[in-house]
Amino acid sequence: MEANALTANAAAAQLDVERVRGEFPALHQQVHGKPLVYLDSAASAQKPSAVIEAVDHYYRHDHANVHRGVHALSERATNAYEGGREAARRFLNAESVSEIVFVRGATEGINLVAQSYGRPRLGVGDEVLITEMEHHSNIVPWQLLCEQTGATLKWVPIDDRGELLPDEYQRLLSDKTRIVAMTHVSNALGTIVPVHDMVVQAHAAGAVVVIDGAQAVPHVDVDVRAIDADFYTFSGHKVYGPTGIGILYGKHALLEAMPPYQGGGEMIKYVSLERTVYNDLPYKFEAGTPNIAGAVGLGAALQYVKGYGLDAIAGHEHRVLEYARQRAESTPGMKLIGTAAHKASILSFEIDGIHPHDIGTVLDHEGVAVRTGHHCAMPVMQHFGVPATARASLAMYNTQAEIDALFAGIDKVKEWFN
Ligand code: 7TS
Repeated sequence: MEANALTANAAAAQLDVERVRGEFPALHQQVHGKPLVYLDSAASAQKPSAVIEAVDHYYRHDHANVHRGVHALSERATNAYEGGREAARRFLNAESVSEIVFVRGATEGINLVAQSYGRPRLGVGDEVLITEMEHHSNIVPWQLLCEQTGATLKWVPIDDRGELLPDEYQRLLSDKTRIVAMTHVSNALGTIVPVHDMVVQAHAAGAVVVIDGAQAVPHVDVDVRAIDADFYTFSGHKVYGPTGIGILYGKHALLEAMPPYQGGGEMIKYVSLERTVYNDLPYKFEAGTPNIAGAVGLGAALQYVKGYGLDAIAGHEHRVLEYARQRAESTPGMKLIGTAAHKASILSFEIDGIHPHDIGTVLDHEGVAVRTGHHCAMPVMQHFGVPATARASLAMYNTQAEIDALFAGIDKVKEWFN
């Protein structure tokens, strides 16, 4: 099998993983009397002290509502909140903070684009193109949009390694395609999608592209301008930030032309009982009191990740994933689901004759946290003809020794059930 591809910088970069581990308090605990081995970061990553302390400091000293008061605390809260936005702008290399909308997470980012960009524009005869390996949050909003507008949903199939079929993509793109929505990294398979090439093709067909970066931003250096993404969204909690906060990036001209997603305070300039003048970007899309502490924590998380650098993080994770893949291949009865040439973070697997939930339960007793189920990607499970998989997912704090613990746990699973 081809090795997972990496940039030369990532391959060369080193990460001081023991230092990183020291910065994540939750990693240092026992579960069922065994040291915790946390291999479920694709569902949600643990938090470094830098994030916990930023949120703590904000609530202890600076909390007030934002953008409204002239008093000192409100000004500090506003600065802290807008600091999070600037951190996200830098993290994605967006041109302007006006293109950075705070949302609850990737799910809300995608729904916002579907309803605010798609709903007024699409109709019968138009098509939305997704892929077979999307998370449900990048399927259902488009099904809803198609029901509402009469547009048709199409999808690009995957092969048995979990890679998109490029010829099928080219064939499915046409002047009917108005929106292409795709993941950057698959949460069920780990496949890294060549988003830039696919954006170029989509643009040539006249479509706008929405990229679900939920599984990409912790592992891949994302530059929305280099990708030329029209919209890019991610959740804070998977990139070491708090839950309930995420980012929707959108090109200024597109966001400018879209109606608000929700109405309320903050998103207006002027309201009379007859009419409303909406606020400037990005506030037009941020109705109501926002998740201020979340934005503060997300800013701290993005700075934390940038501090180590995506090259060093990706290089380290790649080495651990590669080690895990090799161990899996030499483990009798173990089958990997998702063997794309370019992968990040994810080791989805089955063990002959053993239900994934039983694997997860025995591993938990060994202190090893993995996720079992359909991973909110039921079409992927349908493709591979399985109801569920067990999934170990890596973050910057995982080590080769933890992969050894995973495989020692898998030996226990086999002892139990064989
Ligand atoms: N897109 C992808 C690719 C995801 O993996 C997830 C969550 C989402 C979107 C939704 O993110 P949310 O923060 O808005 O909920 N994925 C997973 C997972 O793999 N296990 O639990 C959640």
